[in-house]
Amino acid sequence: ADLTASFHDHTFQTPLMNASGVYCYTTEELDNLLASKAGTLVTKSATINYRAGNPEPRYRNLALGSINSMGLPNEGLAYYLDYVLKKQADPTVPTLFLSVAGISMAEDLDMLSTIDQSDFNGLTELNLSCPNVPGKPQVAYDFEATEKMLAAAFERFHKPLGVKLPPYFDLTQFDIVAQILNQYPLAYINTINSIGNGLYIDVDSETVAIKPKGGFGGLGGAYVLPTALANVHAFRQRLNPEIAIIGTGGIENGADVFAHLLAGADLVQVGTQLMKDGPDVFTRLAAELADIMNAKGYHKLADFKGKLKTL
Ligand code: RRO
Repeated sequence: ADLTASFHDHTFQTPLMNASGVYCYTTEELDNLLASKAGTLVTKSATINYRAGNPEPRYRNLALGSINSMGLPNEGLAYYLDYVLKKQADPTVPTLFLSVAGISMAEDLDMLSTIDQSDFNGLTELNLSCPNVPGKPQVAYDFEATEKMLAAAFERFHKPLGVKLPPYFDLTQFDIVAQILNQYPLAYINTINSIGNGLYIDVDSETVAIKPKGGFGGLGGAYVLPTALANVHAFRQRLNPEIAIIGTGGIENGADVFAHLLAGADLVQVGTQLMKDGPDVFTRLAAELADIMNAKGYHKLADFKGKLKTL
């Protein structure tokens, strides 16, 4: 089977990539992703300056997924912008994604201006859904703030822009958010970020799993797959066709990739399973996806992408 994925005018060898925050903090990790079967990569969400993030332990693998409250640790925008600018000079490197997550709207706009004025020719992702900065709400749960943010962003930003969204849970939320997003020339949405503020409890020790925020943290992995698929599909049903969708959440195997694509995702991202397995996970996922396609007689992603059946 041919796993080539199209995304606007970009082509990737596979529809697979890392989820921002996982295995994308350092140039070494990013280089390892480029050497893997991932079709492209996204950098760790950046702030203007270096951030140490929350106290450790701040990430735990769990039997059914993961919980994290990293708190936006990152090397600062210049580090990631330097990396993608260097790589875009290499014709063997695919188009890359650069993620930003300011602590305030002003910081987001400042970073978008910096990127706009740079030579970066890849895709920029504005993370509106970090659940883990103590005292800071997830922007995209505040619809008025989201609309203001997008209006201000598109006033100064003239390159392809996507937004990373938190999971929504009510169909009226999808209606409202899609109506806002459809007013702007977004390149794509990425859905979902982790399900914010879950609480894992270890009954033997009677304790939580991570240190920040008294144990509350974003859930990933198998816990979130049905929520992720619902968000991909609900947005595919509501967004302008020009807005692409990256499906993120709960991918453990090739069938999960297939399900995301069937629900309407154009690309998929892997977080928790990448954390568990490292970049070799993409070799397995690509092989498993190809096996499923071959068994079904599908030759290319377009043969089934977005073609979910209802009863
Ligand atoms: O760094 C984090 O704690 C973090 C971020 Br910015 C995010 O968007 N999603 C997440 O689960 N963790």
